[in-house]
Amino acid sequence: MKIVDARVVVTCPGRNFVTLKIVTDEGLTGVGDATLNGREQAVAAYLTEHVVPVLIGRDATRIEDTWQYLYKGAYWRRGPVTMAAIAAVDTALWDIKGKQAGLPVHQMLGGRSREGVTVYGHANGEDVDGVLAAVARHLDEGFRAVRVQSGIPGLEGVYGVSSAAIYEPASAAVPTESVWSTEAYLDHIPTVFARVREEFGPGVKLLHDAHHRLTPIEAARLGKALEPYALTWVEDPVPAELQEGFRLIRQHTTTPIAVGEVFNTIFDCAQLIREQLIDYVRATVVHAGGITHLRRIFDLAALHHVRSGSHGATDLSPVCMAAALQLDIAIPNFGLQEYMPHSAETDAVFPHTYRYEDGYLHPGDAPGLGVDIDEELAARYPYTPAALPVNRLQDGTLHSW
Ligand code: CS2
Ligand code: MG
Repeated sequence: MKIVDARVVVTCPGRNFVTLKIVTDEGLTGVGDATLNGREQAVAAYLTEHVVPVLIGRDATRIEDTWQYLYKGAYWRRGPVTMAAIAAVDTALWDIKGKQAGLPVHQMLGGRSREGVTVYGHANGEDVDGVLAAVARHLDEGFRAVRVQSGIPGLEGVYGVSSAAIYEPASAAVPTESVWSTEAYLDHIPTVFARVREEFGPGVKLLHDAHHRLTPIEAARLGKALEPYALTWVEDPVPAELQEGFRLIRQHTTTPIAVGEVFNTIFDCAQLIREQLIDYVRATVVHAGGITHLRRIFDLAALHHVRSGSHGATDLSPVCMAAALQLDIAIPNFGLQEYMPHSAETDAVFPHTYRYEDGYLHPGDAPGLGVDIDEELAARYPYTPAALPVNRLQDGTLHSW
């Protein structure tokens, strides 16, 4: 079965998405997400200029060989742009493979290991009362796990806090700027979780995202302060380029750690996993080289008591979510799947079979991934430049956002 066409579709139904659609000479098609928030056009160009030309004529059934061809053949390995492009090709080829076999992709990954994929939602509020109301809403909707983000007294525009129905941080062509105080954050967050636990008791899984903003010793302090509230995880406590830096956090606290939404290959997390410096790895299909590579990461994680916790923000398209669920339902060491529902506009551009019910996402049993792109509708939403914010300390020092 030969690849005869590959189209890069950039569309903006409320936010930008990049999708690769591969067409074969047998009429089968497959889709892959290539969205890299704030750098969408870089991936679109990488695909258009350097990938699509070498795909035409290739055997669509050779998923692994194509992965290796695009990874080793580029000479310049790794990186978010390259790996998102490879991910899109890989995901589309798995979609085609499933359609050719007449099977959902999870049936080719070993079949179901669970009845549904447990997801967590985002509860946030400017103040504790707002947080409590948001947590209550999520519990009413059936969520078993809830990420809690709160405003910080004295700070404005804190990460993860928004009254918008769909939270989208990439909101302007030029990065907006926010101001941060680690001291104010470390003082306030434990009081938020004390109130949430007091209100909702021990049953609900609570998570929190520190969004790369602490040093290891600050993260150790936060982890210790949160131990009484038994969080499922604190996410991205520190920037993860220095993997051994997590040893310092581990020495001080039992609060579990989740890291990895910005990882793009297994090499970004191999030491973290081998040394059990983390408890959940959050790498995703779109950013970590597709189903083929993400499965390798999860298999390494399974050897070291590390579970999956894939990223699932709205800047990952329904194509990525559909692919993620194929892995989530099948792997033995599934942990949690992040789930931020997309807008109705986005869902219309990306018709899919996955559905939410009672705290779970269910991938469905359609052959392939169970998702597609409506190219005609997509064309009505032209690309709109949008960059992620930057963050500064109160003295103006540039800090992780
Ligand atoms: C966040 C993301 O969902 C999360 O855990 O870290 O929303 C992240 O801020 C965005 O994906 C960045 O584009
Ligand atoms: Mg995060």
